[in-house]
Amino acid sequence: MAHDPITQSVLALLREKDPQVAEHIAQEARRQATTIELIASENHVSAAVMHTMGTCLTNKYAEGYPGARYYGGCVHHDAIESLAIERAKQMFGCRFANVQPHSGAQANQAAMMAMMEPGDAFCSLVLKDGGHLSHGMKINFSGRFFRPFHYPLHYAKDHPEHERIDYDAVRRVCMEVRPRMLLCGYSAYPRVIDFARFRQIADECGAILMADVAHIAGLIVAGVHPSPFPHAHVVTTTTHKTLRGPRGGLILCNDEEIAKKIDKAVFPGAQGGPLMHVIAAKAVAFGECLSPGFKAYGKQVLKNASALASALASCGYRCTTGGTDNHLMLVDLRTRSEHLSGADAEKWLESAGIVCNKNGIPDDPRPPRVTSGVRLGTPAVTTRGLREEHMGMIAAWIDRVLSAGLANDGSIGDVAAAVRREVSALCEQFPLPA
Ligand code: DSN
Repeated sequence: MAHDPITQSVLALLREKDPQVAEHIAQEARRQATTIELIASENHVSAAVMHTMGTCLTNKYAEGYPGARYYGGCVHHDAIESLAIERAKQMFGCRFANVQPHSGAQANQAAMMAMMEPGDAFCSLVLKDGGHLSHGMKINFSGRFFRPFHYPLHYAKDHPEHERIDYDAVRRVCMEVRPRMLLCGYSAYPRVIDFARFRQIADECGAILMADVAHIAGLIVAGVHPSPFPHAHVVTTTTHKTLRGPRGGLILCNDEEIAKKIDKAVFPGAQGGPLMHVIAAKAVAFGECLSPGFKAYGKQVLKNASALASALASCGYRCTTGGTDNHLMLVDLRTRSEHLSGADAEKWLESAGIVCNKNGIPDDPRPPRVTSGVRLGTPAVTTRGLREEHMGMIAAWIDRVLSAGLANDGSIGDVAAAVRREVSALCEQFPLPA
């Protein structure tokens, strides 16, 4: 059963008009309601955000920007997009925002197109160390049309900063390459990013500093992670992770010339018609982010992540870098058993109602479809209302499932079913936002 009345009425309509799709949506609603979501990049939006996306705004073409559209009939769309822009600027304390990118990768594409020429060099962290595919993966636009050079982490096990960004090496690589752009911000990095240090390096080598804060944007808005402003020239983010909005992207900056280039790079450079129903939902989500409750949410996300990392450590699991400062942790499963892979852990945990993703750990000897780690995050469980005391329960369930898998060569039917019942009972006590 769906958790909110509007989804229920949509399902009632679809059961008549398209029972096949209705059935899949109903099952997905049930899956989300009864499982624990630990994927660090996912969240549960409010009913207000969710249903704004299902409005008549989807019917409209609005190519262009507020006050300068290529279609008639955009008066309400102008007002909505302007509201989203104003709220985005207020959230990050910056002067310019483009709310049209359809996704984080498209925000990155537009930002790179705005700030670089094809063939220009940029420096970033490689995907396997915690970066992102749009940060220079060979088959991605960022690796095909630009020249990525990657800076390292501290890989030496005995280094006190093991698996953290090696800022001296970032400087070294940048001074050697002299990139057009220096890119920071990551998808699987559990520590605070020193934006001021990155800006120093960027200034020294003559690069533009871009920060992709997709993962930590909500933490920045909540004031529990330092802001990339005033250090970064360009900031990109998704809107659906810690910002708890609809799936989409956002680009921010403080410089009028850069803002003009970004607007051109988004439309007509990379995209056509904006998704106005999603932009309206962004405005609603940004309004929620600006409410006083959001700061408390951000603080609790961090407390929960720290509690989960500690509880896992007491079960014998090492988190990379020794823990976390933010909403996520990378669990090195080899410290529990050499035979435990991320792929197995993801599969076994899902069968017990705990959803996460396999993830390479720095210097991982296993390939990306197998991996030696899982990435866990607390944004979604915190939205549900879970607190530190529940993180111990989750760690114990994780250990019970993985231990059973190891002991029984992956045959964990009974244990998975038992844990799933307990998980479901906890989820029932903490329903999704309605
Ligand atoms: N795929 C996202 C993540 O899971 O981190 C990044 O775009």
